[in-house]
Amino acid sequence: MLRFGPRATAGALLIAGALAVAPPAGAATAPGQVFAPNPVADLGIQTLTDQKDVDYFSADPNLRRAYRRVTLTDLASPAALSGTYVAVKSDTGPAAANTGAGFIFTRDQDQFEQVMAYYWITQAQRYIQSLGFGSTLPAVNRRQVGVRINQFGGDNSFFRDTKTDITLGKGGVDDAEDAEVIVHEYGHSVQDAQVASFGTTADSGAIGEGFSDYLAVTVSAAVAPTPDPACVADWDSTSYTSTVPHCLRRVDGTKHYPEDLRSPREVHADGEIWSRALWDIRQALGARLADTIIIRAQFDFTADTTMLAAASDTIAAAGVYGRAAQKAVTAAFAARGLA
Ligand SMILES: [Ca+2]
Ligand SMILES: [Ca+2]
Ligand SMILES: [Ca+2]
Ligand SMILES: [Zn+2]
Repeated sequence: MLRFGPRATAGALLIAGALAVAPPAGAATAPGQVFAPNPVADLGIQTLTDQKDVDYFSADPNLRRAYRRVTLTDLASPAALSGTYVAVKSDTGPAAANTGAGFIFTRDQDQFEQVMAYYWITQAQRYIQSLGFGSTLPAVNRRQVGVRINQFGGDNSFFRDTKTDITLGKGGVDDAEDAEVIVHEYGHSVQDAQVASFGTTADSGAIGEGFSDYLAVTVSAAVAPTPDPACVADWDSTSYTSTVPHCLRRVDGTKHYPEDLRSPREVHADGEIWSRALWDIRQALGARLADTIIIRAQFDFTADTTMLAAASDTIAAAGVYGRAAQKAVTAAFAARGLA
């Protein structure tokens, strides 16, 4: 069942969505420097490696282009990385402070990852709002999320629903040097905000991973398009993949339900079934309508939903946007064995 708004039309939502991002009164801005989404995808150089976090980019006129100047928005004040949607609580290195010229750091400085986390989570939330969530549709995760950049042994990042914050690790390439790792973790935060404690089973966990990969791709493509958008975490994955292109995972794989489920079940691997369905919806309907349907449907998921039930909920949500949209969403799930 849809939880809200059966009378909304696609046209009305899209028009309203284009006007939806209005920063709260008093929100400050400051210049920042980031990767967008990451140097491998941005520069199209698959041979880049971490080199122990050294800044070998700045001295190279070609690699230097990976540092992008942006405006950090929604800050509580221009002095620190705390704002409407993110509060950076770094456990590694000094907290980033505005140098006077803004938050301009390079990858060898711990503050660079803090700026990345602030910028990309804010961009992800603004993208979601641009679809109408928080104006014509209920808000989705429109709150301040805490982010920790943490020096611990493993190469991993995670979202803790009990603390409603995100931790980004520093194994291999620092996780927060890749926007798609940051937005993947934010994807878990989004789903937890929509359905408390989402992802308690093998199927729902796989949906969580598949959606988070998909959100990383669609936000990355909206903010900083690259030639191979289906590749997730092109830069972070240079630390642990040998095949080219380097991708943590892709959202355009061919896995089919149920025979391609991993045995024993593994949420990230099985999530590739779900992310491919979402990718196909995007290919058929365009990013903005697809993402509106995909995110809207998640309000109807239960914490322990199955892929079949969640596909059914998403097909129902698409019905609000007309028969053609519903047909495309049905086809995307049918191609995966989920409808
Ligand atoms: Ca770094
Ligand atoms: Ca890493
Ligand atoms: Ca990518
Ligand atoms: Zn995940």
